[in-house]
Amino acid sequence: MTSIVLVRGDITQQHVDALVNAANSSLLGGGGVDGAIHRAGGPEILEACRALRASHYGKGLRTGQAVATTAGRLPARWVIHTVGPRFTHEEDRSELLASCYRESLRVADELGARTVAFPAISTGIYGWPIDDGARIAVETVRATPTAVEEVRFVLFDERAYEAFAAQVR
Ligand code: AR6
Repeated sequence: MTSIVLVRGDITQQHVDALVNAANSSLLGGGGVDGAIHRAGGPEILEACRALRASHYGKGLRTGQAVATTAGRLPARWVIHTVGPRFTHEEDRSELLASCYRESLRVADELGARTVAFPAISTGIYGWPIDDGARIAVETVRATPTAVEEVRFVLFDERAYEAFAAQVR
């Protein structure tokens, strides 16, 4: 049974086996969680991302997919990079957002990670409404078979924390 834990804070401070990065397809960094992870983890993460782009991910990482690198100087062993969908009213991209959580857990299982920290993927720069983003995150983790023992959602602000708390109550 996977336990779901909610923490209000900064994902880069979490002592876990793996933490998930809300990246973009380029894998070469950005703002939000992505920027914070690269800043705190140091240049090793970017080097590993560049190596991925030079090998299997020449065109970048597709939305809904996930791939792991070193966590550099972070207090974790791995960073699992995933690319959330941008929110739009024109099209329902919920399945792609669910895929980010599923694929990240699949990669975590491949690595043998037992504790995994997630941010609220797509709910920042990519504009996903936080209540719906929280619902998809919690429902998907609950429905995904995995050997991960603890999924820790790390929520940056009170609003996001409350949205997740409403889902796990
Ligand atoms: N720890 C935990 N959560 C955080 C942190 C942090 N240090 N910083 C922000 N958040 P975002 P996205 C929250 O924008 O929407 C980047 O440029 C934030 O409040 O990081 O998936 C990438 O390169 C929000 O709730 O990711 C992409 O281009 C959540 O994390 C794009 O942003 C996600 O916000 C991805 O956008």
